[in-house]
Amino acid sequence: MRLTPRSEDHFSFGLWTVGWQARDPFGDATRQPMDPIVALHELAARGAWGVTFHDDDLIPFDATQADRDRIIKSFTNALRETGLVVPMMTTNLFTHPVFKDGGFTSNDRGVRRFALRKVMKNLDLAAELGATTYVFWGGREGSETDAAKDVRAALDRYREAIDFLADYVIENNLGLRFALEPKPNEPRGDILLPTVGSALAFISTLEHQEMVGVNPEVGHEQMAGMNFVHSISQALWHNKLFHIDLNGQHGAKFDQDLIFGHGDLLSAFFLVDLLENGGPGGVPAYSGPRHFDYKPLRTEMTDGVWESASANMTTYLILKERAKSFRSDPEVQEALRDSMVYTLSEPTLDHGEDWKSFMADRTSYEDFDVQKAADISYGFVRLSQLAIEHALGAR
Ligand SMILES: [Mn+2]
Repeated sequence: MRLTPRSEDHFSFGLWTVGWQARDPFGDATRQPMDPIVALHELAARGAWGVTFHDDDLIPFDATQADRDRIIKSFTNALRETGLVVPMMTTNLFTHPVFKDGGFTSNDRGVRRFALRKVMKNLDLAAELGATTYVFWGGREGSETDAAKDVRAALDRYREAIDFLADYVIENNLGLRFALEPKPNEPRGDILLPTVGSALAFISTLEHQEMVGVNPEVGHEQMAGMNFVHSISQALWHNKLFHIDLNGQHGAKFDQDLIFGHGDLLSAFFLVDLLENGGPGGVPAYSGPRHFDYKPLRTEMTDGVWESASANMTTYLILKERAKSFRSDPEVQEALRDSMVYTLSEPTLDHGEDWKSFMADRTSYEDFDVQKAADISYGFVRLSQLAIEHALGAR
């Protein structure tokens, strides 16, 4: 089993993850700021392939144009030295107080226009750096009181913003696709587009819906009590899994951003199985970056930061190997057949069958042995136990 990450694994990290100083709503920072250039070298040394960032992670909010140019130059040099790529970029529309009621959906029209300009500036930078995905996490797009937000008007403004920015990308040939990142709450009491399902429905109303998909995060979906594997499956079914944020979460509570697999481990196993083996004939169902959006525990100093970065990648590689072992076990294949898992892929109707010929088929109703069908055991316990034994390395 190979546990050493390589660039071909396409592991990427947000600068804000390893760079998190561990400031939380109740406590001060426990770590010193991290120089992004140092982060690049440390990540590359551990086998990462890419880095991602919000504009403000690299360039201070109030930087002058000269500062901005100088920072981008030294960042680009470090990318060249380390061989790291920038597959994705995003905008910080949540930290500065100006965004306290949101960016695209702030009640203040001036803030909405400022937010659009801030994004446009960084769409240009993303394209310059070779990114192909631009993420939108609307952490401040929401409310604490239903008295304060006309949600339908807010969704109109959200759509207006995405449609407008998509036009900008198309007209300037920036070669970017957009990925919306759902989250149910935190920092706002309630955030717009709270789940993958909500985002997919919203996307279907967009002018350039072909260039907009989702960037689901493990913890965000689990905070809403959703099954992440189901959410990712539906995103894949819609051809909308443009990017993914891997981390760990223990159920419905605050956003923990744990190391991948350090929350719901069994869900992580089935997720990796889906991503790596879920395509037609067992090929990967997703070919994009394996992106980690986590926070090194607040209890750890720099050594723990790098240990946690490696832990994300190692855990993924272990689960990838475990999922392969699950799929290649003849007993699992037999159990999958016995449980009729594969027969769900057969259409329910015969080719060309219409309602008249369907009704003429007595075996579907009049002669169907309801009791016999009600009395079968599906064998899901055996399958589930086989999965657990493979996940735990007992097989
Ligand atoms: Mn999170």
